[in-house]
Amino acid sequence: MVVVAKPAIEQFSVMKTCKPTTFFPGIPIIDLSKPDSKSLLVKACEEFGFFKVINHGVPTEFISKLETEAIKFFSLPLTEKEKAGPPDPIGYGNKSIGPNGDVGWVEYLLLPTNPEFNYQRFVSIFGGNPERFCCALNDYVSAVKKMGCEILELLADGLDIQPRNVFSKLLMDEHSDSVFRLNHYPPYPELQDMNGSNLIGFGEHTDPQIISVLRSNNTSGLQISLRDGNWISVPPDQNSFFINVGDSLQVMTNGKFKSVRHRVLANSLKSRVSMIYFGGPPLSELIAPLPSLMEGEDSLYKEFTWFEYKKSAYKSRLADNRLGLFEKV
Ligand code: GA4
Repeated sequence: MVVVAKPAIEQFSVMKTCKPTTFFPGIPIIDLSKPDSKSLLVKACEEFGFFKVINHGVPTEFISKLETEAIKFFSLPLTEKEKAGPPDPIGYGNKSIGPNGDVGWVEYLLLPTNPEFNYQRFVSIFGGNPERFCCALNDYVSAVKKMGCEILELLADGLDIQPRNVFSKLLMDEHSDSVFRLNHYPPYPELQDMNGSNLIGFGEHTDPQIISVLRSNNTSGLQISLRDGNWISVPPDQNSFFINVGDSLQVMTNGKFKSVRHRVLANSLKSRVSMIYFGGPPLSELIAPLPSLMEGEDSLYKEFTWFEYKKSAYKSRLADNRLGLFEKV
């Protein structure tokens, strides 16, 4: 008999929550088909740095195909999945997040978003035929990127800035440094006997990029931090997308939009599968407040390129305030 050792739970962050998790009803829901969406989008980015979008135009078929491929991948034996690792930063990772000692109850695949990417390292995993996975990935990424760009253009309109592609052109650029992430949070049944304790799936952090587009299955776990520091649980919705403002958009709007701190808690009974597109600028792009948004204000940030920010991010721990290093004192 082969006994597979379960890692000691002490390795992971267990949190005692005083309140039972209740879902927060106040998350902005933006209907992209409505003409008033641009002002609601601006308000949501100012108040929460987070919102949900409906009538998003991403075909359901693209979502379910990629989800099926993701589940197929995560169901493979660990030794097979590890052939696609370690995440350096692209590749398969298991429980360890980033290069600086962060851990979580999660396994994941980090992938580039350019369709020309060479999937050679994944070939053996997909029985020598990675085409199905790649097609599903490319269809999905193109559709969420399009939707992300539409949101960024509506935001530019809502802020009265021109041209309306000031943000979206960075994602559309052929050198855009965007990434894609598939996460699998396995259930942790022992949590049921740990009265009120929670296990961290993915620790609190903000996303460094411009915008993140997240879709998950119907399993709860995502929490966001409100301006007052309180954590609230986001009701899952597999038919909608959740959008995070990233640190770069916070800087480009000189702090008008706030990047949202978020985290994921493991579920005791159900697997959570999420797929996230992180829309980033080209490495050489200067990240600085747009002059038209400053109106005589000074920039709150020192000037830096996305390359410099990313380099600094990879030296940080997940929960660090990465923008702190770039704030003017
Ligand atoms: C957070 C957002 C994205 O998932 C990510 C993460 C990256 C990683 O997992 O490799 C980082 C993290 C994220 C921020 C700080 C660094 C880098 C782990 C970490 C400790 C892919 C990204 O771009 O930044």
